[in-house]
Amino acid sequence: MPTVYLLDYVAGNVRSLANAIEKCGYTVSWVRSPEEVANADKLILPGVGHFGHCLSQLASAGYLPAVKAHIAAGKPFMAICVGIQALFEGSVEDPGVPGLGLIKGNLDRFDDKDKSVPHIGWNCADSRSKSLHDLQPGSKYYYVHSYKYPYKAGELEAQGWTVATGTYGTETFVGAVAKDNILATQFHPEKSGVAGLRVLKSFLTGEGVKSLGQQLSGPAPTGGLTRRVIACLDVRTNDQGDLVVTKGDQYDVREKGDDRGVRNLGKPVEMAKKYYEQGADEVTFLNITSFRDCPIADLPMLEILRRTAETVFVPLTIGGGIRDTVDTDGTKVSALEIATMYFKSGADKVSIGSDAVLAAEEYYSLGRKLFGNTAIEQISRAYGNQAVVVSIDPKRVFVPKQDATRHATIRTAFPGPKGEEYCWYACTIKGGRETRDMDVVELVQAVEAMGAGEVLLNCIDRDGTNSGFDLELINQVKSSIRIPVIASSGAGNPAHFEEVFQKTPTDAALGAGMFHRGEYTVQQVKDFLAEKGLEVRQFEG
Ligand code: 1PR
Repeated sequence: MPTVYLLDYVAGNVRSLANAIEKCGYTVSWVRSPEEVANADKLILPGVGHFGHCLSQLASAGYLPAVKAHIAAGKPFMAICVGIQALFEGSVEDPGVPGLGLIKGNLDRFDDKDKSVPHIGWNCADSRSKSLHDLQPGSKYYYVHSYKYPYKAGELEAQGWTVATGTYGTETFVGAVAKDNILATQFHPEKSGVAGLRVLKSFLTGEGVKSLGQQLSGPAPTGGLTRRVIACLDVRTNDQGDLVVTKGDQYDVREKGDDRGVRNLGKPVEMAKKYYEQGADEVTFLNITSFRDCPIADLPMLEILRRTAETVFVPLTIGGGIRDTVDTDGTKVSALEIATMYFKSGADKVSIGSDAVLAAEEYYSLGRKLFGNTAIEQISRAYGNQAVVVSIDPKRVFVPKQDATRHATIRTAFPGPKGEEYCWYACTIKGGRETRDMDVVELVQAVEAMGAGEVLLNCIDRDGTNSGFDLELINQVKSSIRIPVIASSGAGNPAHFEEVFQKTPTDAALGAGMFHRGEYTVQQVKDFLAEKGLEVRQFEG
């Protein structure tokens, strides 16, 4: 098999890129020193972390002259995500750090006044009727970034680049560029399903260079960011010791009969693949018994991730047990080290639950000061904030009056058992077993300040009820923060997804039980949303 060289300049979540390259029929060879760059024919620069981190790592390890020489020699070179950003002169993200300067211009940040930032999800890459490495007008590609180069018609073209763009809100940004031997994408081709694999293959075979910039006929892409539909798998060991996908009612995952066995809805790897093929935009695994002791090195979830990442080319999130831990042999393992194990096994994001609540309590008790030592801060510093999701398990608490508590209340259309017209949402830890004196607004504002990139908003009252999402909760949380929110808990049919997208500004919606029990497929949800005029990505086989 032909070889492609991947620059291994910083520990990162590049397992999925290697898997995607292998899927295209190439072998991956890691470049671990600047001297090895000279041996590389085709070289890929994966983007990890943020602009300054990426460039300072490249500079301090002595890679910059070698990479520039590779490009100047006309050898194939591809850069992904922060990799495309590195080609510019600089970024407001880290103003003191110079980029490679191959493209004139500086990056700025998306405006978060009218939309969530980071920009996460499936958007187009409109190559403006020019051929650009098999980008196709009907396809969507997976983006996750806060900084971007704003597109100005003709500007980069005048520097000889063929350019593809995406549109987020009112902002049009550069989604991909190519010139001669160089291809760079802001989106992640390795996470963009078959559409992304086509782009990778075009680069690897060199086919794309032959037609680069040629005029194409046919329709231009329409629309921008699609509505994200996520399939979630709660995973735990059953009483026979097998890891199974389970699903509770209000977090109780045991059967209602006398034996009270753990509900077994299937095998995690197979089910993840099934949802990928139904068009799930992301797959989330939650290890729901992680608070019990388990030796870290052989975390069975690592194996599940490794196997899933071989066949599922959309983003994978893993949650459960991301916290500083002492292994059964007494070894201390930090949350960052655990996250690193997950990223190396193919995860794109980690999701933090209980530990986020405890960190937020400390944040407030220290007068809203950050010391850089929480799991959220450490992981987002190393891998970028888009890699850190905070999973919240709130429960409704009814109160008779708006000011009956210090917590952030809402007036509810669903009064409590004693006719209470107000409620607030209390955060819980340990899978809902322990309720804390913290409301969801306090929690999400604290974790946003710490650098979390996204919130996975469950709701214990709605979980497993099939009665629809808690719109009041979602609206309260969305109005408190700027980072994206994934609505979760209560989905029972496709109309619930339409409802949450129409009646709240949620950025994504997640379903579990209705998919696991085979009542509806992800495809049916997306078809329904499309019928109602909401934009979705369709699976490309
Ligand atoms: O606290 O960092 O170790 O993380 C533990 C993680 O496990 C948290 O993300 C927590 O939400 C999750 N978890 C713990 N116990 C349970 C349980 O069910 N007993 N599951 C649990 C959470 C919620 C969603 C579910 C949606 C949609 N499950 O994952 O998939 O509610 O369900 P539906 O569409 O069927 O209504 P830590």
